[in-house]
Amino acid sequence: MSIITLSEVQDMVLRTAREFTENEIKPVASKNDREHRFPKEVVDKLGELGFMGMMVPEEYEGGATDALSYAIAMEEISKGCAATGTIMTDQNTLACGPIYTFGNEHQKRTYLTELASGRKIGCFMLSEPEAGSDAASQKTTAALDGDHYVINGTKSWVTNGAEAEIAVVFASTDPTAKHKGISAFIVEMNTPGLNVGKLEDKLGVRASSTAQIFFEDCKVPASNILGKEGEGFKIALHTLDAGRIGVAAQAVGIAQAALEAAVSYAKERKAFGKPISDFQGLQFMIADMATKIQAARLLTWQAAVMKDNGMKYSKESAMAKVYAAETAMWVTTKAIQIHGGYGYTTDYPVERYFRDAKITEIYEGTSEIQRIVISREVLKEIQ
Ligand code: COS
Repeated sequence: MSIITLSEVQDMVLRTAREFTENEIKPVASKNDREHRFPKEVVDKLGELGFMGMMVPEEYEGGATDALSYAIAMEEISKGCAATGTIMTDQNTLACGPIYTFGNEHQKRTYLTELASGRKIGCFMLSEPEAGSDAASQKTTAALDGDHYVINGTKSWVTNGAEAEIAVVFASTDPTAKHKGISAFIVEMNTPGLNVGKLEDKLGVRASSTAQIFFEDCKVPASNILGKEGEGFKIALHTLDAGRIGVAAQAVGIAQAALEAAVSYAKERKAFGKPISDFQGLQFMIADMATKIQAARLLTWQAAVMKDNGMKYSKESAMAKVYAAETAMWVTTKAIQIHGGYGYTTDYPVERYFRDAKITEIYEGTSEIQRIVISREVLKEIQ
C-alpha cells in the first residue's frame, strides 16, 4: 500500500475495517442516505469492535490502538459510507479526545468509558450561528452560580446532536477576555434547559444528524468543567488538530471509493467498439486520481504518525485535511465524468460520493482556515 510498514495491530485494524465495511456498511449506505437514517445497528457494532474510542486505553474501555490505526479505519469505513465516518470521527476525536486528554479521573470513569465503548454517543459544541471559523467569538455564556454553571446560548451544526447523550460544550465564562475567557464543559444532553432544535437537511453525509442546540438556563455541575476556566479555546484547537486527521482520512476514503467505482465502470462500459478504459483521455484521469489519493493518504498518515510519536502536528493535520478534502472533491467530480449521464443519477453511488465529499472542505475548519494554520507555521519556519 505504501512505504509505511503497518504493525500487526494496524494490519488487523485494516482487515477488520475492510471486512466490516464490505459486509455491514456498503449494503445499507445508499438507503440510509436517501432516508436520512442514523445507522444505529452499524454504530453499535463499531462500538463492539472498539472503533468508537480507538485511541482510548483499555482501562477506559477504548480500542487501545493509535492514531495511524484510527486513520486507516476511518478511511475504510468512509469508503462504504461517509456519514458513518462522520459519526465515528466525531465520537473518537471530538467527544472522547478532549475528555481523555483534559478530563480528570472521575470524568473519565463517568463519561469517557460510556463514549469509548460506544454505549453512548457524544457530540462537540463549538460552532454558533455567528462563530464558525472565528471560533473565539463565542456568544454562549456559562455563569458560575454556587456549585453550578448556568449555560445560555445557541450552538449550530452539531454532528450527532440528535442521538448524543454526552456533549463537550464550549462557552464563555468571561466575555471580556475573548478566547482567554472560553471554558469547556461536559454536559449530559438530558439536562433541563438543553433543547435539541431543528435538524439540518443536508447536501451529503445525510445518515448522520446535524442539529441546532439551545441552552436556556441550563444548570451544569461546576465539577463538569474540563480543565480550568479560560482553557476552553486551547482545548478546542488541540481537539481539532486530531479531528482533522479523521476528516482527512474520511476524504481519502470517499475519494478511493470514487476511484474504484470509476475504474470498474470504465472497464465495463463500451464506446466506439471498446471499453472506455482503453482511451488515453480516461487513463490520464485515472492516473491523476490515483496519484492525488495516494498523496492525500500519505499526508494523513504522516500527521497520524507524528501524533503517535508525541510531536506537534497542527500544520501536518491541516495539510492533510486541506489536500485530502480538495482531492475528494476533484476525484468525485472526475468519477461522475467517467460515468457520464449515469453518474449524474442515483443508479450509481458516485453522486453520493460527490455530495459527501463537500463537507470535508468545510467542517472542523474550512480549507481557508487550514491554509491559515499552515501558512502561519511556514512563515515562522522559513526566515
Ligand atoms: N492547539 C492548542 N492551542 C492552540 C492551537 C492548537 N492547535 N493553535 C493556537 N492555539 C492557542 C495559541 O497559542 C493562542 O494561545 P495564547 O493566547 O496563550 O497565546 C490561542 O490558542 C489563540 O490562538 P490564535 O491567536 O492563533 O487564535 P485565532 O483567533 O487567530 O484563531 C484559528 C486561530 C483561525 C486557526 C482558529 O480560530 C481556528 O482553527 N478556527 C476554526 C475553528 C473550526 O475549526 N471550527 C469548526 C468547528 S468544529 S465543526
